[in-house]
Amino acid sequence: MTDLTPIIKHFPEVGEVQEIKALTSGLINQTYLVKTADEKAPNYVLQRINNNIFCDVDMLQHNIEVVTGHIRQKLVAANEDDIERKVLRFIPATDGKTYYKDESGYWRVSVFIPESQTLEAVTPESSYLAGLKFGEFQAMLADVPEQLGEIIPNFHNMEFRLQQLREAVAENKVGRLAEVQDIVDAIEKDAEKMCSAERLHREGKLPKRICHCDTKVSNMMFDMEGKVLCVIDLDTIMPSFIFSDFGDFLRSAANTGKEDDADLNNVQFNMEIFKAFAKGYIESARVFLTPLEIEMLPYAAQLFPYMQAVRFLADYINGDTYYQTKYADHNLVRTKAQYKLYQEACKAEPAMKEYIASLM
Ligand code: GN1
Ligand code: MG
Repeated sequence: MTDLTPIIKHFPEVGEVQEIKALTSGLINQTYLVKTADEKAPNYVLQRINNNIFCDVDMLQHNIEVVTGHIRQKLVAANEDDIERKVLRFIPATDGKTYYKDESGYWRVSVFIPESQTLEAVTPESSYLAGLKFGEFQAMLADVPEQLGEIIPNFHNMEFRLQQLREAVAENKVGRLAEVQDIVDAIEKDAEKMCSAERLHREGKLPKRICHCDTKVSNMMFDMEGKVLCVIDLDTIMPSFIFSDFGDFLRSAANTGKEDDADLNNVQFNMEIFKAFAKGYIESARVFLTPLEIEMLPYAAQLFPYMQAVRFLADYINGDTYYQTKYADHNLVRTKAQYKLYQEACKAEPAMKEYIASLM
């Protein structure tokens, strides 16, 4: 590993560094833990921002500063204790910006949250808490006084993701199309149905709100007793349908297998997790949700594995240029696992509808 201490020097708050080690999580940014020499001082998280994906780093960091500042203000106003563990804080570089740029890239530093953990799997109990927390997160951001930029334009736009897949298919850059034609056809069969959110938005029936847009289990910090502390990985915060946060959480949490499970028998839709998450989410979000948004929550649970299958497949056909892969057909394995999860979520639709109706 290259020596990263020279980078850290540009963030004076950190002080003397004892050790920097790589943390493995996320498919996009590179993340390191910075241990400081002073035992009483906090540790920090250093990240190199993937500037190919987040082209406008000023907008990115501005969005994050607005959101963390807004949440911090609310926590202070509510007289909460332990605020440093309940909202992320990005520290300024010498020039006052919350990032530093040199020829090696864009770097930022946030305070490491002590005595915290991330979970890769959830129980119904933690899923309920996560539902409450993400609902609360959206509710807290409902009155952000400025319009946030769409940091990745069309990020969760299903019509756009299908268009990208169609372009990949048309170009067939690396000759992988024949091998995946079946799955392309299966995806196309449901394309119209899965684009209903965009249609309803055009008809003025479905709003966009500030969402997290990457609500997986591993993007929440829990304390050692398993209570939710805060939401992390704030890069993708932007206006979106609330389905983004509801559906994407279930895409990882309600999958009984792995995101890239090679054994499709492992991939089932966990109804208990769905119920627990939906209960928590509706409890904290019903103050602002419209009847149509609530009615479409089962659609959201199907939309996200479907969209992720489309994204992984497009990347596979393009020759793996977006997601980091660990082996040659990793993106194809991911596609199949996500498509299987989509099919399972479709089967669960009647049960999901019945459960949501029972909550109302
Ligand atoms: C990416 O980097 P990570 O793992 O938080 C991606 C998400 C995908 C996810 C799939 C900016 O998130 O949208 O759902 O991989 N983030 C971006 O694992 O594209
Ligand atoms: Mg992420």
